[in-house]
Amino acid sequence: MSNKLLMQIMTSIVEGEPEATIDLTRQAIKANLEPLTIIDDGLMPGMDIVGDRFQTGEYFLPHLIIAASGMKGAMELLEPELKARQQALETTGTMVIGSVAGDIHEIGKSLVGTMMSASGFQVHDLGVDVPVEAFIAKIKETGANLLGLSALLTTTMTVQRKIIMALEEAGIRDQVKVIIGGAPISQEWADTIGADGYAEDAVGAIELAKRLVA
Ligand code: B12
Repeated sequence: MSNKLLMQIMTSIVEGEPEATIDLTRQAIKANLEPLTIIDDGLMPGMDIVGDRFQTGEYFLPHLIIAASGMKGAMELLEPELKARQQALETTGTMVIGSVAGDIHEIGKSLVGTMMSASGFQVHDLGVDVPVEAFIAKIKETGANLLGLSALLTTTMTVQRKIIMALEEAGIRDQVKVIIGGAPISQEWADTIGADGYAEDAVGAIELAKRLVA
């Protein structure tokens, strides 16, 4: 991370200064830094440090909340930039995405949704803490061919399995490719629950989705 602004963005997240995070992000956009670079080399490393400190007991919930508000504010500035960089492509498919029931982590899910929409998918983002039935209903309503399930907690990742089972029960499992993600998720978990794929980040999600629906 050579750029000074990126370093400052990371530090502002770690030190819990959301206004500085937003202001520095604005400066980074003006300095023509790529939006994805700002996310991957500024904001995300900051969030990872905050997460680690929370795990070791050095930080508490308010630290997570403040860091997240900085990242969310920054993402509001970055989303239009991300979209502007990917010219309107032919619609690749229709995606339903959400954070599973019990999970209110929204930043990564929203980033994946934004990137997918910037790459030509028509995206229906159901938000966070989405009941299993709401996913099923939206897929039926929209005829979506791709489903993205985000889970950031070891306690909510099992809901991804429930949703795949519900797709089978509803007789629409063959209609959609299911991709999953979130901090505790792995390819191994995707294989275990019969998901069609796993991606570690938003860029990986696009590659995976395009390959699956091609
Ligand atoms: C911010 C944050 C919060 C915020 C969320 C605010 C918001 N509006 O989203 C708040 C404060 C609400 C929160 C609450 C909690 N949190 Co929290 N949180 C985090 C933190 C620090 C960052 C998450 C984040 O936004 N990262 C940035 C985004 C961009 O990254 P991402 O979410 O990982 O998404 C990327 C990939 O995972 C992937 N991806 C994500 N979704 C999808 C979906 C698909 C389909 C695909 C393909 C890819 C994909 O692509 C994304 C983009 O690159 C993480 C630590 C961490 N490093 O992850 C802990 C963390 C996830 N939280 C944790 C915990 C324990 C909690 C709480 C239980 C705390 C508590 N005691 O109450 C609650 C649970 C609330 C709930 N019911 O959901 C733990 C989870 C531990 C575990 N293994 O279960 C973590 C790992 C922290 C830790 N190290 O202990 N949290």
